[in-house]
Amino acid sequence: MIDVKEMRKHFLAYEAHPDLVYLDSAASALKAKEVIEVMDEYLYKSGVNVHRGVYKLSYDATTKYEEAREKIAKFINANFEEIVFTRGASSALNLVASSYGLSFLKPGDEIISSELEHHSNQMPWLNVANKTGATIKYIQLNDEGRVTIEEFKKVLTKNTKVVALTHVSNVMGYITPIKEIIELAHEVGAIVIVDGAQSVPHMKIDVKELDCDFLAFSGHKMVGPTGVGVLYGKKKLLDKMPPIEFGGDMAEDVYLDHMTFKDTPYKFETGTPMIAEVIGLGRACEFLQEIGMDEILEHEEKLKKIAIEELKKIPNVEIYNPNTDTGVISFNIKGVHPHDAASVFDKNNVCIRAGHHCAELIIHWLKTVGTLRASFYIYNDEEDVKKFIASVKEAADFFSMFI
Ligand code: 7TS
Repeated sequence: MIDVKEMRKHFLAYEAHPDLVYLDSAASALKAKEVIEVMDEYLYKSGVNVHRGVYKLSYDATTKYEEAREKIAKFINANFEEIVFTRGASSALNLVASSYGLSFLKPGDEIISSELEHHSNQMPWLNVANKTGATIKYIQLNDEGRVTIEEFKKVLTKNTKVVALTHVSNVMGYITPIKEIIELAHEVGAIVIVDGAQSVPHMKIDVKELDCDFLAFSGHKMVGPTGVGVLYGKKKLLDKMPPIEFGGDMAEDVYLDHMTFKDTPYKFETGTPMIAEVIGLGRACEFLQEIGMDEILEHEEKLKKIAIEELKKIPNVEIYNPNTDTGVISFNIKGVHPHDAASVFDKNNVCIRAGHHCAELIIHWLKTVGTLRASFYIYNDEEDVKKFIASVKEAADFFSMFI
């Protein structure tokens, strides 16, 4: 069981803001002290570049940077050379689409997407479809707004080449039945890109067991820094993909009329990388592993259950995902724009998100303009839920005068 009082000692944001009720971890998690410490150590005591210096300080920085790759690989049970560092999940997803998608797809090929996708996992594929003449097809969501195997089978054909789906929806909190989808997609020879931005921080992910072809995630949603993310890819696929950025560090040999590149993963990492951030993300993975991914999921499950039960009792509250599988709850005060309602939460230091969450397709599907979204993580407790519910009641009461 997570001891939240102890846990908060690792998150100095609580020291700086004692009244903080932070329920926006689906946007960005708070940063663990341990992560900041390893970044500080590199920045204060070193700060030199990696992969190029012929002096001890640079060798040491390279070792720390590559050790972080090892830790991150271990965290998702990948091999070292299958971890490509990117700026975040968005860049990772764009990398696959721009490299694999634009290089290998052609007219007649099909891409499967869904209305649950974050813009970062739908727009790059829409772009690929527009540029290559491939067709993008969407899985019909069920009445609850979930991707189901039954509906997935209806769009899967022998022409399917790419399936790009989120593992956990950032608006609905649903877990996609991704393992079965991967098995079915592989039967027709398609590859599967899993957007793990909302799953990797919260549950145990084993890429070998899932057998996904690609997995993308961000450091800043898993107590790590902003500006760093990961594209996991099977080596045989990364090997055949062309780089999309050219220049420093990724080149092997350069001539006037031809050039060669380093091997995977380095051919995708152009220029000086985000060294401190990668080192920080390595420590973040250890930090989460020390807590235990099952513990994290269980903790969020407990808080979510209480929150949903309490929300259901408040008149004029519409919950869009009462059966959410994770700590993500989307709701609205009936008749009130989410941005208006958000002001009440802000006044009470309750940080939630309001809007379309960069996932407009599901917002359209819900026939609304946006939602209020609360999301739980390792540093939240039942007291946070109480304060959250009190703010929902206050907002519902206050706006009832106007509707
Ligand atoms: N995919 C999903 C499912 C996400 O939730 C997000 C970010 C991304 C991709 C993109 O990640 P980034 O790190 O590159 O920005 N989602 C959110 C959110 O729900 N609120 O703010 C960012």
